[in-house]
Amino acid sequence: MSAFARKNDQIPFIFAGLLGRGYYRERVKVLLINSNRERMPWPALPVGMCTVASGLAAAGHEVEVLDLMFVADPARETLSRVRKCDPDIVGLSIRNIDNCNFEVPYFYLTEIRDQIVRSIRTASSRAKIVVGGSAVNVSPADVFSFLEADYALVGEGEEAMPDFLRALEERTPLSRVRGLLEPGKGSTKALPILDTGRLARGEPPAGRALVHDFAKSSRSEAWNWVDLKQYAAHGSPYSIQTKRGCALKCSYCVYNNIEGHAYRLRDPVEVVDELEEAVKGHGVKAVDFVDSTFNLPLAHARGICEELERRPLNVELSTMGLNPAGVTPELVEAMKRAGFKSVMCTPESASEVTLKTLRKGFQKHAVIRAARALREGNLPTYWFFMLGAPGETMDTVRETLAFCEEHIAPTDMVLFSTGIRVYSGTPLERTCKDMGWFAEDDPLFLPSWFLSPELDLNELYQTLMRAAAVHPNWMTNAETVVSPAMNAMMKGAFRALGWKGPFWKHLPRVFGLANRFGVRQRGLEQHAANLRKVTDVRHYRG
Ligand code: B12
Ligand code: SF4
Repeated sequence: MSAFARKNDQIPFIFAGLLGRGYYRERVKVLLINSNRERMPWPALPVGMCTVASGLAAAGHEVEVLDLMFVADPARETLSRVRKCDPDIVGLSIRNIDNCNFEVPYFYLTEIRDQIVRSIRTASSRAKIVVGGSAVNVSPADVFSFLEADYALVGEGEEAMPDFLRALEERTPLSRVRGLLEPGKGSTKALPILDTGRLARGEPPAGRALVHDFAKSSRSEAWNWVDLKQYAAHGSPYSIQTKRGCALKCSYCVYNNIEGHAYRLRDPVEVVDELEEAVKGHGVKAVDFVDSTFNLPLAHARGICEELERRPLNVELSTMGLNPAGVTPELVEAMKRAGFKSVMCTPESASEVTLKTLRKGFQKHAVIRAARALREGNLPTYWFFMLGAPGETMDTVRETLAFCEEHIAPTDMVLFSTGIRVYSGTPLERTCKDMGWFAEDDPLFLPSWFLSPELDLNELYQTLMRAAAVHPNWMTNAETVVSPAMNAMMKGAFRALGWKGPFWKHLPRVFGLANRFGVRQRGLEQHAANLRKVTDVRHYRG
């Protein structure tokens, strides 16, 4: 058993079953596997899988965890671990379907199926495979069938997984387990996706799984299951959610399908308690808040900041998903007092027209206000923009670039990505299909893209290349894809130079040098040449 396996043997399981139910329950042994091996921008701590592991342990199950993030040969490692553990159930956690990068696309599921799923089958003819994680939640039926698993659990797994095991042990109908998909049993008619008002086929007949009381069952206890120090050595912060859900309805966004519209908030005291345990008990030095939007609702974000200020932790705090609609000078000040050293902000556009078609729910003046607040508050920011939404033209693109020129400090990073990833169950899917952009039954889990027909891909990329040449802090999405060796070398060099914080903070300096010696232009030219060969934007898979 690895150092990161845990056994709950306080109450003998069979005995508990005999007592509680009056008949024998077989003991189900579970192996959870983290299949994610993506190291950009850094290896994401598998908090989802760890939360499921903690949920299973709390329910009295014997759980082991195999984290494939840093292993050299995932197929071999899976094979030997499944043989050794001999589990009844393998819970495979799948985070990313693809890298959401039109310029340098990568699809992860083939490798997961061929190397991991097939190794499990080779190692054990009796272990059943259940898949879960954000990839499954994005496109349940398609991802399930592509991976050739036995079951999928759609939604939040920390309570659904114990429910599923109980149903197996007690031989009660699996169709009643929330979130469960069995082969060929996904809904044939469109069913609701959580509380989003959205409908999709292939949903679990009993609906998606949600935890009963998120406020109370949200701790991942990741230190019990994975090697936090190894993650930290690769630049990964400790991840934590302060809430689930997002009430906004951006047209392309699939976060709602994963977390729902309704906010489920954690008590700030409980959030800081968890962080205190991570910092004081497990040596955590950097923390990332991984809410869909950290700063909405604003009052809750303020509450988190106040509690952090009251109980200083002396760690680097950051967050992705700062929504411009809620960025005020007061919030920036509160975040700084709380210990935030950097943030990621996601306006996606600074054009009035495009903000509207993306249904961002805020206007350009909110983006300007956010930029001023962050710049004047001197909070280093990584900005994200997506180019190519419905109605986007070169004029609206130039409007966004002009905003960046005027309002974003040259020391802050800006990422421009071309094309919008289209997901099933989103309003953008409907818009696209109504335009005839995809066939009605197109399986959108395979990387599928929208690019405004009013844009020419090459002209767009040439514009970004020219802009990058004079703005070392502006980056195209193609440049975010680097080999694991290059990634390690770059981060190692930053450490050796004593450059602290998230690696992106140092990119303006690196790109400045690369621009001066013409190295960057050569890389960008290569990406432009690849993009010139694109014949089918919608289904471009590299
Ligand atoms: C925060 C975040 C980031 C941060 C991560 C920061 C960090 N410190 O970890 C940043 C910005 C760096 C990032 C980067 C990327 N991200 Co991101 N990210 C997210 C986000 C918003 C939250 C993820 C999270 O931590 N959730 C909290 C945990 C608790 O939830 P969870 O993992 O889903 O786990 C629950 C369930 O899924 C389930 N579950 C999980 N495992 C298992 C296993 C079993 C057996 C079962 C039954 C259930 C189960 O139960 C868990 C508990 O309820 C999601 C969107 C979202 N709202 O989910 C996108 C998301 C996961 N990212 C996505 C992508 C694509 C990426 C990138 C590839 C983008 C890029 N090109 O850079 C990278 C990859 C990074 C990596 N190394 O893997 C996609 C994945 C879908 C897809 N198209 O493939 C998502 C869904 C966003 C999107 N575009 O739609 N991301
Ligand atoms: S604010 Fe962010 S998480 Fe919420 S719907 Fe819009 S893009 Fe999605």
